[in-house]
Amino acid sequence: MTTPALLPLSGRRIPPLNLGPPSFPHHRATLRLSEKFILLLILSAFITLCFGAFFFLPDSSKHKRFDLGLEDVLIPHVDAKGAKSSGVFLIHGPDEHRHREEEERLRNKIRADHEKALEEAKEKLRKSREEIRAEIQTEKNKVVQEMKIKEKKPLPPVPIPNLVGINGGDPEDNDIREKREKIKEMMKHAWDNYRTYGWGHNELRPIARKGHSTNIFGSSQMGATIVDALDTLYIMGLHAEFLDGQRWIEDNLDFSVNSEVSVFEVNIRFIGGLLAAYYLSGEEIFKIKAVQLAEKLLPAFNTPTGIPWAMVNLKSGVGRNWGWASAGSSILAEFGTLHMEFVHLSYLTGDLVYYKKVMHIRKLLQKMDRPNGLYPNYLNPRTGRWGQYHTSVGGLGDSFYEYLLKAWLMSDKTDHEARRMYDDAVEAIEKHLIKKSRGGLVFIGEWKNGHLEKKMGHLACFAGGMFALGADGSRMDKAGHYLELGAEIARTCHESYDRTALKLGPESFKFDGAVEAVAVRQAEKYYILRPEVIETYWYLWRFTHDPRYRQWGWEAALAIEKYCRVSGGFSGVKDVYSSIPTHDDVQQSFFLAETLKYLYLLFSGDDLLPLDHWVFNTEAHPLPVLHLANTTLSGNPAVR
Ligand code: DMJ
Repeated sequence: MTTPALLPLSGRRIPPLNLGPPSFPHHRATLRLSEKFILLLILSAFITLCFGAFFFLPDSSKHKRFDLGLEDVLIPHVDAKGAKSSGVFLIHGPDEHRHREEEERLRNKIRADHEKALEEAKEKLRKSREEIRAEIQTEKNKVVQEMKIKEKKPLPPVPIPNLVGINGGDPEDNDIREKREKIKEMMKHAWDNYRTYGWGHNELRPIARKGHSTNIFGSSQMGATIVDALDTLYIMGLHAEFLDGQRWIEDNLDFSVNSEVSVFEVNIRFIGGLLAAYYLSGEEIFKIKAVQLAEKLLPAFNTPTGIPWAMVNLKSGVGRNWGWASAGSSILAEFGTLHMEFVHLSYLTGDLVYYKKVMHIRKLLQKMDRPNGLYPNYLNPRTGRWGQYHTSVGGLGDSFYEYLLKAWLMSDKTDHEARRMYDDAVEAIEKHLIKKSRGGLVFIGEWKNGHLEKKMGHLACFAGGMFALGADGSRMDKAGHYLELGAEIARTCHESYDRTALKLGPESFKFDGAVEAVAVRQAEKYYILRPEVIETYWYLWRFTHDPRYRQWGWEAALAIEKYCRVSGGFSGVKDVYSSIPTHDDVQQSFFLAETLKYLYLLFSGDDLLPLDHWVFNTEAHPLPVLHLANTTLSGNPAVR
């Protein structure tokens, strides 16, 4: 059956447009279209009428302009006597003629515009569906192109800090060199398998040989492993792999996604990873991506107190907190672990917004009462009050303390406020949380509801390195004491590894009567390729050069190789006390970012990333010390 064609005013045939579902009868679509067309004409006539009326009616809108006090700027209406009309629109003599001419000109313009719009509408209706689609696609491509050009626009140049020791560290000793090579081979194995089976996904399932993700990364594939691993690849000299990762980031890493991510995790892994990759390689793209992502995180700070939400939707900017957190609270270790990256963002962009956000958090924390001088892990971002009184140097608290110390180090030791807060916090921790077991092991417990729980998490083992790093510059010259404390924590954490069947540490271990440094509950016996114990060995190695730390690190590397390595990568294990490992089938991104990096550094010379020039963020991404001597960040000439 042929479809009757419409014969519009212009006399040209308009092919019927069928935009309804496929089963929709064709002639009904045509009929709808003609109705639309008539409506369009009526609408156009109505608009013309309105415009006309607008210019013929007494000019009430101009009264509004006087009300705004802008009359002198907009139209200087002066009456015949030269007095200001104070709101009355008076027209006389030659002025009247000029106004009539002006109105006529405007009327003609409106008529011409209207006819042009009508012609364009008719033209559109003449086009086939395919032609319209093609036009839309062309428009879309244009917008994407424009966005890409905008994305590549370089940020204002700033003086790059002195980047010392981004290469090298070759050990003189053969045995050490071989060990270092072995760690590099492990990195290759982890990366290559991710490249083959998980490319672009956040993480890898090395046994199922496919991509993996968790809710911290949201619902989209953001290549977390690529971003997290970049600087490790760089310092190991795996340049082809680094370039491969860089290309993926250039072409695929997009933050305009409808995805709800953890502000903390995305900051430490993505922003930290991108900034470190930028400083090491000098490639502008990493800086640009870091800033794009940071902008997406900013809406998380829109809370009544300025304490950010734990999660934010990258597209809508809507934030919220974890359902499990005490009374809708934000988490100390999350909102307290943004400082390093945000200060660098302000430094690199010249935009103080990032610096202000984190300084606001610090100021707010300073003003608050602290039970026993301890910081509880939960803080409500609506009320600004603490949630449950639970204090921990492990999960939920850990990196907050770490970032106080590192803010001071990163500022070239000029941020005295941060150092003071760190010293106060460590004194309270020592007084209330650090104990010695009957067997002589020093451990860090957790403060819960008014009593000390004699349990230490694997995460808290990082504190051995932190105490050693903070020894220099401590109050009353207690450097020796803090170095010793760091060494004691390292020994305890080593024991937690040594007392298992696999020589890998459990997630959490107890000090209860006869039980020392051993996990009791089944749910705490797993090892997920975490770095904290090896991190502490590395810091202590750098400060003491005691060979035991290299030896302990090597034991851990061998255990990982033996029990966690599978043909498709590396996997965590579910029970470190069982001699036959059951794998959890996850290769965590921090295994490449941290565990393997700290092992590699442990078997490298101290000239690779020296600690007086670099400060490692909590995900082991090295950021250079900013030598802003005798000035605040806002006084920095790099900040405009
Ligand atoms: C890492 O993502 C970071 O080290 C973080 O601070 C806490 N833990 C994991 C690794 O265990």
